[in-house]
Amino acid sequence: MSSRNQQIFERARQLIPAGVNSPVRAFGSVGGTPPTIAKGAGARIWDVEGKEYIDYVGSWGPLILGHAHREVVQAVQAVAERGLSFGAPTEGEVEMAELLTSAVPSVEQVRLVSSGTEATMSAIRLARGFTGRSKIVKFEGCYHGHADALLVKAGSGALTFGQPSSAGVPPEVTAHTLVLDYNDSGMLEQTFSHNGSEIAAVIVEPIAGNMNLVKATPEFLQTMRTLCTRHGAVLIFDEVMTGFRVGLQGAQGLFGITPDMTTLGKVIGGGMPVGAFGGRRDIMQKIAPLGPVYQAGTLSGNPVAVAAGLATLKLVGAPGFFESLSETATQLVDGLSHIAQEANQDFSAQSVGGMFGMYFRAGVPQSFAQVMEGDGEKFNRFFHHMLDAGVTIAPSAFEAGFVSAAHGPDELERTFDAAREAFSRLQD
Ligand code: HOZ
Repeated sequence: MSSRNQQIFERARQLIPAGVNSPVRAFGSVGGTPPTIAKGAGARIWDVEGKEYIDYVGSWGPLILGHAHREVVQAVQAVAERGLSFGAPTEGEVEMAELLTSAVPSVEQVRLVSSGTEATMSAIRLARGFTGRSKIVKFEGCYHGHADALLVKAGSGALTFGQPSSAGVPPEVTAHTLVLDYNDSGMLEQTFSHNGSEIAAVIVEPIAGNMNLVKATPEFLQTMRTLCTRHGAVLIFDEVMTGFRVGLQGAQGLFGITPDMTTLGKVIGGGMPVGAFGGRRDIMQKIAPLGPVYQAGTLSGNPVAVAAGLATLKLVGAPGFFESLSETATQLVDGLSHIAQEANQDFSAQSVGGMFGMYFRAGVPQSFAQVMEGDGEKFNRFFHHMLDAGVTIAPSAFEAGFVSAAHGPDELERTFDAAREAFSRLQD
């Protein structure tokens, strides 16, 4: 007799490719059946069989306040009562723009879209239109959504399933995409010395979260800033994941390095579909209808989605919010590292703000190559032990993890109990 989770997933697989609407959710690399989620509250979610889990996926980052936060849900309900979409200006969008421009150092003007993919795709087009150049630079293992030009040696699901460059993208489209090694300043310098006058933009995750978590070195980002300025290229920080997640000013605030453009998503929608791209006023003024670079969207700035984002950002901006969130994430990674050490496992972990990485290798990785040295088989077994014990982490060794403000001592204790058991079983 199959379980209800299996029955629903089987129904899904008949009609939806691999049974999912986004690849990593299919459990393709870890194996097994993904639980079908029925509800969430705070740090916990429940599947359709009533099994409870402590959740470290948090919808892949947006749910920084936890699931179904009361004030966010109430804000959504109140706005929804007055209409779901108008395709016309609303005051919430202006409030969101005021909030983003005052919080994020690089953002003088901003436009809202409905996903991170749309944000990065639009930022690249704008950078090309602004500079009149075609080449873009990205880094192996960084994932910037699934726009054609950016699906080259990408991270996230593309990496998880061993297809970091996608079929269906004509070579002509990616011919202008130069892919370099993350944290390799020398390679970047060489590329600029050969192609500097043709490079429209450099796009980077300043803290990569789609090849597990890898921090850029300050020197790497500073080199990037200097070279872009010297050669007139647009520096784009993809902060879809790190924006309002590692700190109130994003990774750019932590590093003290200001890009020309920033892309945002996830937390700024509080669990609803919102993305944004913004930056220097002179660049943003090239967007239609002011300028020649076209970009549009029927649901862009959707009032219900914006209400969820605004309610979330107001709470995230409260004094002490990030100190407390960071403390929870630090306790989590320290606790896990300690338990792994007791079990003699090659394991390391680190966190930045409310984001963390776990690696089945000794020492935190600083490059894509080092991430690839992790023991994938051990990760898969650890993942399933934790899931059985009621703890969800991303079903891939190439994704970052997330804590929320709803994770507290209780959740951490239960996680440590599960991890003690999981690490000890890895010894078998
Ligand atoms: N690519 C995202 C994670 N880095 C989304 C995964 C999903 O929603 O399934």
